[in-house]
Amino acid sequence: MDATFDPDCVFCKIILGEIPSYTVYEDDVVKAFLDISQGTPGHTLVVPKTHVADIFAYNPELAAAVFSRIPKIANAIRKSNPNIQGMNIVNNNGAVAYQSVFHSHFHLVPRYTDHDDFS
Ligand code: DGP
Repeated sequence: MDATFDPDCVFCKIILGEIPSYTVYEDDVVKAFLDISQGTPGHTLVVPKTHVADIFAYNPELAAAVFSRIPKIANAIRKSNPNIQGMNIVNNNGAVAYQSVFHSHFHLVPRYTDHDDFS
């Protein structure tokens, strides 16, 4: 899958290795890395490798390719810690919807029974 990059985009810089990140998973379509502000331990962002601003800019093929990776990554995160009992998957689109990085991404936020005092 051919990727396009925005030289001013922080997630494109992470994909290109110009900004360091902790990689959770990577293939030709997506990169998954730890969110810099861990909502809960293991909070991971899944981003398409091609620059796409938000859900409104996806074509069906890219959507299918990106979404198809999420269950595998979610399961890998869950298996990494027996205290993970669930997971929120969040996708913000537009500043009014609290999107702050305009390279589409999915938050995978593990939820814990033993220390789930995060809101
Ligand atoms: P959102 O508000 O949905 O656009 O979430 C953007 C997330 O991106 C936010 O939780 C913090 C994260 N983030 C921003 N800059 C960086 C960065 O340079 N590295 C990493 N790992 N995460 C970042």
